[in-house]
Amino acid sequence: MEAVAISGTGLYTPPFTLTNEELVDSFNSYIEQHNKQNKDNQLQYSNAEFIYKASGIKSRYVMEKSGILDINIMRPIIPFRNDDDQSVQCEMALNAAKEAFVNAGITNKDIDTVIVACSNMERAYPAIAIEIQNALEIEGTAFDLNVACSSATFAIETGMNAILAGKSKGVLIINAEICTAHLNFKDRDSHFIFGDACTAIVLQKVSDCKSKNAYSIVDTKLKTKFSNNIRNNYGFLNPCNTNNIKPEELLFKQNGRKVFKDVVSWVSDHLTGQIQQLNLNSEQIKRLWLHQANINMNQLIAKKVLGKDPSPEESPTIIDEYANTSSAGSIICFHKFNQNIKKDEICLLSSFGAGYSVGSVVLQKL
Ligand code: CO8
Repeated sequence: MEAVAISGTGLYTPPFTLTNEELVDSFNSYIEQHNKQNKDNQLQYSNAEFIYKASGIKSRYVMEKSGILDINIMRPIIPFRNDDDQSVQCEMALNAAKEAFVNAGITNKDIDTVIVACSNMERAYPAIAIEIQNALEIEGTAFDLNVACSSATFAIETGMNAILAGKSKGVLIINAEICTAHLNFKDRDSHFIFGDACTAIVLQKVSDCKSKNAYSIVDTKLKTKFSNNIRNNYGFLNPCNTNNIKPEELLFKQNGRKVFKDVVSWVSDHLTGQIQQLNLNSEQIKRLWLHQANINMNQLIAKKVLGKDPSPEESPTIIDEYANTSSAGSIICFHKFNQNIKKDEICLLSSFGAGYSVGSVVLQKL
């Protein structure tokens, strides 16, 4: 049977870096001001060393920095754009797509489906994907898809199925994540978690693939189960509510400890189950490109899947530099660390996130 390949990927890295130290300095200034003004509601200070130890994050890239660090704003300042101007996510996407096209050795004529797959779209409609389709002059169809941090792997299965069904010849997937805009920078437990980035993935039939660095998709496996442990209540009904909920209460929130506990067993069982179903063994898995949320979580998952402590080569990470970029994280990792795999070797790409959701893609180097 004809197989589908990831023939190229691209990455857009935002212009500003924001270190833990800068973030914590600003957060602690806000706490100092708050505590002076609220003697009976004292809040705790943040700590850069705690952040690195608990998560593996040292810094992140952001689309806008001054508003995040201004204690009277504590949000990225991203002005509303006119309808005739390119949207922010479209602009990020075009940069990533350009690199993915070069790496895949293709042009816009080789693509007829565009999927924007990410945690937050900057508007409801028209779909960001259709705007990107128009900007790249692609003939065909485009749509947006959201499965939070798992959006990329869910889009890979969707795109692969479209190609296998003969409905599409080439698929462009975009993961345009502006996570800093859904983050409550006044919340000590989570103010450090996210960064911004955009990735692009090209899918084609193996027989159409011209790239010298491509991976055939051997298998995909997706799963979801409902949980309230990670939530973002921001949505179009917010202005309709009369309950006096503060806007920041509607942003990202989580039970971090509970998530950590749930994710390690659920995701490692999912991945080991898939490996067994394919009659593979853990020694055959040469590399894991995992969702980049927490270094300690990833080390535990990788150890369970590979049956040994993973080397940095076997389970590479970008969380120290990029922080958690939601659906883009595992694709950044794939993009940066997929060059020295030998022909026919097997690797695994996986994302996991709110929902809960988990997606895994078994890949074989062509
Ligand atoms: N500075 C200093 N101290 C702090 C800070 C801070 N900023 N924040 C918390 N502390 C203190 C707390 O007060 C607490 O102190 P004490 O013990 O005295 O009460 C102590 O540190 C420990 O607090 P926590 O229990 O909140 O901290 P953790 O060690 O659990 O670390 C993490 C927090 C890093 C958020 C951790 O819980 C985590 O990574 N959890 C996993 C969830 C995750 O990665 N979320 C990221 C976003 S969601 C996502 O990407 C999807 C991930 C998985 C999906 C699941 C699918 C099944």
